Amino acid sequence: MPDRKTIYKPYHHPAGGWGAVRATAKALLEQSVVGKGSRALLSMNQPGGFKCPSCAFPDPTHHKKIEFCENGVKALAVEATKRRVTRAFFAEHSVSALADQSDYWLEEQGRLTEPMRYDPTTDHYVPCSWQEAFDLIGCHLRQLNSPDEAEFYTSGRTSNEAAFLYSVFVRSFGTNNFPDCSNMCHEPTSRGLPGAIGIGKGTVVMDDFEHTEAIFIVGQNTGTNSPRMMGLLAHARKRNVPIVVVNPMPERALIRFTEPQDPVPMATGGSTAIATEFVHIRIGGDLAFFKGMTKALFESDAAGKAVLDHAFIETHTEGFAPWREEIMQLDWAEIERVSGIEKTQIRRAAAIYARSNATIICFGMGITQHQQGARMIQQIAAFLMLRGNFGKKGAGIAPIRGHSNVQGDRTVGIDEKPTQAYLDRLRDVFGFEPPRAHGHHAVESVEAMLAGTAKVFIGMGGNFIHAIPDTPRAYEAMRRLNLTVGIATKLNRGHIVHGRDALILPVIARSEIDRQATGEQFITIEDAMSTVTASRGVLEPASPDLLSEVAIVCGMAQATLPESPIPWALFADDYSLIRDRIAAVYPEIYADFNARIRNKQGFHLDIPPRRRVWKTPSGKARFLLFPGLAVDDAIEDDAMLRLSTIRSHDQFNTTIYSMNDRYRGIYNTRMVVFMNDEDMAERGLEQEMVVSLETLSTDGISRRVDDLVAIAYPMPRGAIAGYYPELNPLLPLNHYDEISGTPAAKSIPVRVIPSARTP
Ligand SMILES: Nc1nc2c(c(=O)[nH]1)N[C@H]1C(S)=C(S)[C@@H](COP(=O)(O)OP(=O)(O)OC[C@H]3O[C@@H](n4cnc5c(=O)[nH]c(N)nc54)[C@H](O)[C@@H]3O)O[C@H]1N2
Ligand SMILES: Nc1nc2c(c(=O)[nH]1)N[C@H]1C(S)=C(S)[C@@H](COP(=O)(O)OP(=O)(O)OC[C@H]3O[C@@H](n4cnc5c(=O)[nH]c(N)nc54)[C@H](O)[C@@H]3O)O[C@H]1N2
Ligand SMILES: [Mo]
Repeated sequence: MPDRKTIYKPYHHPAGGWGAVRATAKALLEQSVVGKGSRALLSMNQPGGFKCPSCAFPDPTHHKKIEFCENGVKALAVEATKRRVTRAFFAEHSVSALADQSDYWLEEQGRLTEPMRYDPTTDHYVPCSWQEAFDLIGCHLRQLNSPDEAEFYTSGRTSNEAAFLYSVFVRSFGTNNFPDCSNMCHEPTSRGLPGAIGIGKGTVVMDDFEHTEAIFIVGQNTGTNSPRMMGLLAHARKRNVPIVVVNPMPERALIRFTEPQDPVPMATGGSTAIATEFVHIRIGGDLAFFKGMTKALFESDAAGKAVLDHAFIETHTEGFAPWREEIMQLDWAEIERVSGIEKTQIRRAAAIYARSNATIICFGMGITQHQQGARMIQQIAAFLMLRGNFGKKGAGIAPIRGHSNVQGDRTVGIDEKPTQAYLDRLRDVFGFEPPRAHGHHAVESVEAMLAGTAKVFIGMGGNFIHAIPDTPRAYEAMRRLNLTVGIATKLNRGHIVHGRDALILPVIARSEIDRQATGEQFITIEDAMSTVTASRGVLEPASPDLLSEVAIVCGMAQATLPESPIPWALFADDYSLIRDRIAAVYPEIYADFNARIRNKQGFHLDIPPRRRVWKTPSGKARFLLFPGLAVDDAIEDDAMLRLSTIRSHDQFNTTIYSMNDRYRGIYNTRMVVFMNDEDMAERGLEQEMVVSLETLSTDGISRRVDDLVAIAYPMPRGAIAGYYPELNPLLPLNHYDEISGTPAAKSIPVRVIPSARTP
């Protein structure tokens, strides 16, 4: 174990293995919940138990006795922690004093225990009753000149039941302002894919991994962010399935991995090489790489080789000819320059694709968080169409979602651009006329706050203020509001940087028992492969004064809309009544919801491309033109580097578990910049020198973060990386994907400034 002063010590072991087992035990020990945590773990991701609150990766179809990963345990441990934030805590610490503490410290204080209201006369949060809290919200919302002056945020841990009711409440109040975490995450998937294949979701299910003949993993750090997928990959490798990894960072688990739940390699020290082809892509070089592979396929096709599925292209698609023409006229030298990958390797990867009769392409934030993320995803879909990789066992597109229910929240109505057809059904089922105009996504909501046209912010989970770009401006935006509400399990920055009035409303967590008037309730979630399953908590709630998210939505609705004919109180008493309404609003996918959810494995929501049905205007899958090779704007500046803001192994989004990032060899700090050694030498930098980063902004605002330690790391030239959320002050609010509004957090143009300080 590196000592307290170590900053960088490369990790040479396979990922997973005993390192993961030790980290698992440590996570439980640190929160003093070994007994309680271990008991709860036996119920995690098991039929009848609760769903892991960490990522959205599905459960396997065949259950093992234990079904969790190192990072799932960390997520559970921080939720099940013994530590509590009580009224005594708030009496002791003023809000100004709390503002001086780190995010890590704030969350480390433990679970919130009762509703609190900000008192400006003393600068302390003071206890208030739930009714007072709801009345304050109702009073503020009713006072607005227009319902569009309120912003209703959702983070992706919220259940289907709570999210659906929240969307009904907010629309009956009168706005479509639904900024949500998806707007910063897989929104390019949700908005880009429909144009290509008619639906904004993945087309793969777990079973496809058993039948696939090639897997591509593009811009996703599987070993850290969806560790339960690693077992599938190791298994595929044992079947000799080639895996192509496309990433500017050689992420440890994608190079070599030991399955911690497999006794044989654990005992023998064995491990599996995961990537058979590691494509060391430049940041934003993916479009050039995919077009290069496509060009290679077209060249083989022209030479008479059977590499394309012409029958599929003919029957199921449109737009092929102009699309092909655009790629054929691209210059190989340009493709190599923009991707940073040599033609020989591009051809090798294309050959792997051409040999495979069933290919899966998985992708994550390395693809979505660019200025043309949505259009890039359309090109991935097009690439898959070339060999008919839709509606075929073992094949398809697999966006690896983030939060455990982020996909479900969108399905049940968290959508700032709802379709008219959905709004009609909502009207018919609930008997009110919903607002028709589009609402704000995440970035637009901050713009509205800054412009003074938004006055209330309600956060259903999450930590919006540190998830969104331009941290100082986000602070300014929040401080201008009349009311901010944080519905949360833990204290975070959003509670400390607040509006004139502010509330902290503590909720029952996923792993906890949810008791209501008609008995214990379960909730449902939809995983990244569109399977809906039930989740039932097993632990006693952290405090008797917590409410469920559903109960809080009903409380807010009753206080805001006293004349509402919607039976809010009944919904809070019995969640199956909510599921009946979900079934009524979404009959095609959710018919008989309450009956079907009794199946322990849950049920799969229909994904038409799996049947080769394309819900596009023409009824065909579409090759969409995206000319050129760039997914981000070119910037004329010789000193420019592209900064990718990423997660460490010891964090869940803005929740930091520790200052270490084991697989990347970082210890005791998160203030680092990973750099190519030649880029460092060019700037006169040596290992562990202190630097500042400054954004090459186009809007005249200066953005800078100091006191970062430069680490020479295997990065491609011109590409650097550092941690989110610490580097969010560098990300301009207006630097986002054109189609979806998702901030381009993986490609921030910056320059590095050496500092005189030593670490
Ligand atoms: N333990 C844990 N699990 C999580 C989360 C967590 O914070 N902790 N967060 C959850 C959430 S909300 C999400 S969205 C997912 C996020 O999971 P990921 O999608 O893995 O997100 P990131 O860690 O941001 O990193 C993405 C990867 O993209 C690579 N990358 C950066 N730029 C580029 C590029 O231009 N091209 C390519 N090809 N690759 C690039 C980076 O090197 C990194 O390996 O994980 C979810 N699961
Ligand atoms: N620069 C940069 N910015 C990014 C990203 C990036 O890669 N780079 N990634 C983006 C992505 S992919 C995402 S998804 C967003 C994440 O944005 P968010 O979803 O807003 O952030 P989280 O950190 O997941 O939220 C953590 C908080 O959720 C609360 N919480 C935890 N569990 C529960 C629960 O069960 N119920 C309720 N009500 N609250 C709960 C806790 O109080 C905790 O403090 O950040 C985005 N921002
Ligand atoms: Mo995410």
